[in-house]
Parts: sequence; structure tokens; C-alpha cells
Amino acid sequence: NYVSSKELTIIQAPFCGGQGKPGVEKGPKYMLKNGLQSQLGDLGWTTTVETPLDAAELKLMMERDEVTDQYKRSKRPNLVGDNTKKIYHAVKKTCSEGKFALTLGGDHSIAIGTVSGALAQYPDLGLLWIDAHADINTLESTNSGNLHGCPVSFLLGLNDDCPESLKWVPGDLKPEKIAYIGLRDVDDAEKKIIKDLGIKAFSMYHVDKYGINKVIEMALQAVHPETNGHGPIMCSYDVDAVDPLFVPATGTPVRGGLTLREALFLVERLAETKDLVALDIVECNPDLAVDDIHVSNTISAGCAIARCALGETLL
Ligand code: B3U
Ligand code: MN
Ligand code: MN
Repeated sequence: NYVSSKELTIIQAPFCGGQGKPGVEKGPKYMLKNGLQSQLGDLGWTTTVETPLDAAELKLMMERDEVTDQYKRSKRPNLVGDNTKKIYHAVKKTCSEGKFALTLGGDHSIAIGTVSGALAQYPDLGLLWIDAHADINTLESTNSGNLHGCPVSFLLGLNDDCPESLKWVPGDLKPEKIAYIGLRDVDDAEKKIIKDLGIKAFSMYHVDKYGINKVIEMALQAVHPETNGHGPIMCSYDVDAVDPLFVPATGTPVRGGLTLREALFLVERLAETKDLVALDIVECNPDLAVDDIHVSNTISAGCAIARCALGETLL
């Protein structure tokens, strides 16, 4: 039990600069409006809410940086660097106090901050990246220029040549300390990086072949091989890992994803290990819903992921 106190900080990360579709910054507000904080209270967690990004300041930054903020092929690297640094400090502080860090995105570029923050407290951290995408493009390899497709390359320290505002990223995650689950839309350049670094990647093919329970077991073993799958775990959960039938309101939906039960079982199993120290829930974009049912399906799935990861179904 790394988090023994049942204390938790919800870190709001209403950030959309890692991609091009406005609305994803509304994720935290919608999940909190859905009652997430009191739901976690019902599970016995003492929760506080923190907002390291100031909405008004962020808006100014977005306008300021629009044209000039580019580096190599990437869009808004300074915006991403400045804001992920704030998120990094919030997560690092939370973890150093022995509390659970639950970060609500926002797009997935925020994980540059969250994972670095958790890693600062837990050097042995194992990272499970739940996603349809690998998010491991470098500043050189990205085709879209969207930095939410690149956070893993920063965490691994693969961008030696990067703008000043991203130089704070320690980039000290070891490739053997990350495992993917849910992949089904990976760029050729990303496949090469994954292969070259020997990163464990469980795609939807593996979920079908082995079942979700076995895949999680293998992922935990992969990141903590010496301790039989035990050790501090962080889960960075992109809701587009879940099939768009269940989570339609997200920026880059890909069909053929996790069922809602597989998606929830995954985090229920992590709760059962008692090794989970931090969780991100990212890429909920209510503005991309075509109707209210899409909004509530997406937001309630995001909240359910948080509750299951924090022990709801184990009571
Ligand atoms: N690999 C593509 C697509 C993508 C990555 N993450 C999301 N989409 N959400 C890219 O843009 O790097
Ligand atoms: Mn994704
Ligand atoms: Mn992602």
C-alpha cells in the first residue's frame, strides 16, 4: 500500500493545446459536475481538488502562442511545456504527501507532467498506458504535429533537441517500465520505436487472444519483473482505448476497442493490487458529442473508470 491514507487529490488539467479540437479542456468540469468528488467520498476517499492551470491565463497563452509557437513539426510546444510543468509540480507534491494523484484532462499531452511527477516520488514506477494510440511520436516523427501524440517520447527522453520550455522534462522513464494496452492505431514510425526499444505493447489483438485479465497480468509482470508484478503503478488512461460505442465523445475515436466491462475490469484489477498510486483520465471532449446521450455516456464512463480504479467494485 503506497497510498495508505485514503487521501486523494483531483488535479484538474483543462488543457487542449496538445491537439487541435477545442472542447477537450472541458473534461474535468464535466466529470466533477457529474458528481465525481462525492462519489469518491462515498468510497471512503478524502478528496481535495486542485487547479494548477489558471483558465484565464491559459486563454491568453493560447492566443499569444497561436502562430509563433512551433518547433520542427510540432505545434504549440511552448504552450505544452509551460502547462505540463505546472501539472508536474501538482502531481509531484500530491505523491510526495503519500496521496493518490487523480488527474483529469485535458488532452493526453498532460501526461508529460503527470507521469514525470509520479516518477519523481516513485523512481521504480511502472506505467500502464491505456490507449488506442501509442503516443510515442517524436518531434521528428510526428505527422500531425499534435503533441498529444508524443508524450511517451518525452517521458523516455527521446527528444534531445527540443524547445527550452520542454527541457524541464526529466525523460528518465525506462522503456522496460512501460506497457501499453488497447492499441489499434499506431503510426509506422511509432511501431519502429516500440520495436527498437523493446517496449511491451498489448494491442486489441492480444486482448482478444488472451483476454483482458491475462493481458493485465502480463503487463504488470512486464513492468515489475523482479517483484512478481508488484511495485508502484501509474495508469494513464486515454478514454479512446474504449470502443466509441461506449465513449463516443473523444477526439480520435477508433472502432474495435475495449468493451465497457473490459475497460472497467482493467482498473478494478489495478485497484485490487493496491499498487496504484496515480491515474490520468484524458481525452473526454463533450463538444464532439452529437447529442446529450453521447455526452453522458462519455462522461459517466470517465467517472466509472476513476471509481473502479479507486475501489468501488471491491467493497
Ligand atoms: N498517431 C497520430 C494520431 C493520434 C495519436 N494520439 C491521438 N491521435 N489521439 C498522431 O497524431 O501522432
Ligand atoms: Mn488515444
Ligand atoms: Mn492518448
